[in-house]
Amino acid sequence: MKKALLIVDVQNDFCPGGALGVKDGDKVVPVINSIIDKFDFVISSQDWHPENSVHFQNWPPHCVAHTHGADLHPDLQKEKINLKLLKGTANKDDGYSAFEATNTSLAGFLHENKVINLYVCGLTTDYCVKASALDAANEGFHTYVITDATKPVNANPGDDKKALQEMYQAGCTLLESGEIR
Ligand code: VGL
Ligand code: ZN
Repeated sequence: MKKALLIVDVQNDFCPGGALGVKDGDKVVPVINSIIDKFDFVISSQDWHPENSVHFQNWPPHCVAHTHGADLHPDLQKEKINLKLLKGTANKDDGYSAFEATNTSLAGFLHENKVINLYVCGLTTDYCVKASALDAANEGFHTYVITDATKPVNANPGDDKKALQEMYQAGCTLLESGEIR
């Protein structure tokens, strides 16, 4: 039973000082680095928006393709990443889920490599982590959400709790990084 780590959108723009910086967004980086060697495969996703995305009607412009803001956080152990996904690349939709990546198929990669267990972490709990974990569970993967390795936008207080509840109800297992063997 192969297992993979999906690191969602740990990008400069979602970290403090970024265009859509979330509180303590950068704090997930050491947690992720501490578990990164425990997986058969490590996959990252990046929000990779065109400048004229309709997504920017709902959000301040962020993670525009090929900008510094769209780069992965500098302290993330990028050399451990086996597959890099780009998503939100169309100008007509949000593309919250890593399963909507357009450069390659996440589901295809996981099936080809016989990955059953998918561990999801990163930014943000209430948007792209949630969307990715829900898609994973619906695709039939055993889906784990690493609760101390994700941070929310929390546009409304409690959005993170709601998101975790939604993932749990969809069949995801919630666990902490220290519980991963
Ligand atoms: C995200 C808001 C807008 C995320 C992306 O990565 O969770 N959130 N775009
Ligand atoms: Zn976005």
